[in-house]
Amino acid sequence: MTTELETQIAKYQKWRENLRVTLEAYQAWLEGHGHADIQRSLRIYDLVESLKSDRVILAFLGEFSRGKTELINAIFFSGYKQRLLPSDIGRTTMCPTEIFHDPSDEPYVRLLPIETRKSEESIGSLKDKPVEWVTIKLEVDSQEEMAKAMASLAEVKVVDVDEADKLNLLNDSEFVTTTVIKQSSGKVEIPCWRHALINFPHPLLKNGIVILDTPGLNALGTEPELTLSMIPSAHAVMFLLGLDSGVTKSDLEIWQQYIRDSVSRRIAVLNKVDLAWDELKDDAEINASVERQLDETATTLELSREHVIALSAQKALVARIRGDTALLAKSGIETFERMIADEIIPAKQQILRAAVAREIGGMLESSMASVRSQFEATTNELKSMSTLGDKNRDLAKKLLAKFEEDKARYGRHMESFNT
Ligand SMILES: Nc1nc2c(ncn2[C@@H]2O[C@H](COP(=O)(O)OP(=O)(O)OP(=O)(O)O)[C@@H](O)[C@H]2O)c(=O)[nH]1
Ligand SMILES: [Mg+2]
Repeated sequence: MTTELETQIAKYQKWRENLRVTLEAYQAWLEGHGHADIQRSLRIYDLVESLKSDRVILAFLGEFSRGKTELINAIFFSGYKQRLLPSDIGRTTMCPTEIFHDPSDEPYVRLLPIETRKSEESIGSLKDKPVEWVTIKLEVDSQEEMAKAMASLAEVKVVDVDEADKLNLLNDSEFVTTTVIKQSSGKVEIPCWRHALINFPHPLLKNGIVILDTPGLNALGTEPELTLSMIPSAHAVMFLLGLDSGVTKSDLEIWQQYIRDSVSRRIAVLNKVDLAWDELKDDAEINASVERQLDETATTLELSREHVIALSAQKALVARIRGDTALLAKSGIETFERMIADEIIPAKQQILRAAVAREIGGMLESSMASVRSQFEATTNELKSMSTLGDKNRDLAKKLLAKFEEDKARYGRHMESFNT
């Protein structure tokens, strides 16, 4: 079943592809008519490349166990008829995970060992060094193999406190220990992986969506690259909260520290709305208490009310796996997907359109002016030739034929230029 989000993203991808083809046609026109120069060609080349690699990054943030991964499973992976990415009570996702599609490579899960934290190298530069990563090939047709590979995202190991310290995973303050889960007698539990990349051929990902799943607060602080570069470059952040717990102190800390001032498009999701489906209450009572929670959340986060929505990721996943349309509608996930489709995608399109106009708007104007002036010059010559009259009828005839041809050619140029 194709969701509205998938349709909208496919439309956006088509628009972007048309834009790229048009730019290439313009470049060919410039070359064919002697208007191309290195600077112009480079600008068009850069623009075409940026259109090819354009991505819409959606980041999922929030304290642990709010249901970030469950929501991703419900939106993207329900086709697998099971919970694909590990989602469980307590801390589950142990490292930031980027999910995307790269058609030039086979599907994979690529994991960066936590030990790479000892070197100065950034995750960004390590992405260019596949040898530093552990790669697991994804058997996309096997549910079992897929789930096994994805389970790595939750892997942890026990190390000496010294080792954790060397990896810079111990924080000065007891209360904000980073990714470490304290254990007794000088041992601590740490994540096995520092970062994960999943290359997966899903329709939404194929059309340029990139998902960033993150672990809860304690892990957010450990990787400055995540907070300084990856989150701010996201086109939208989905901030997950639990309907039962509302906005807790640590939720608020994440919001204030990493989201509020870093990203302009933010949606707060009050997940686990199914916990409010109390059989001893009627629908009106349930709706009223959910509404109250939504209002309070909007006020606390200083977010407009329409950007706070309640849903149940778990029920949405179950509904999609079982094909239960009534439960799917009740889960509220479709409202959320519609919001991404109606707001975030058009906003991204607007940014891209403005960037293209800024880059080559002037160039197009000058091409247009030059075609126009050439056309005018030819028309004027044609006029003066026709006034020569009988005296040079033969010559005039020949020239006239030539100018008619020139005129037709410019007409054709105009046509291909307009295309
Ligand atoms: N009742 C209910 N439980 C949910 C819902 N969404 C998620 N859960 C459960 O909450 C637990 C945590 O979900 P996760 O998706 O692992 O949460 P997370 O935010 O990814 O947590 P970390 O990976 O630890 O940061 C799991 O047991 C889910 O099944 C929901 O809508 N309703
Ligand atoms: Mg998770």
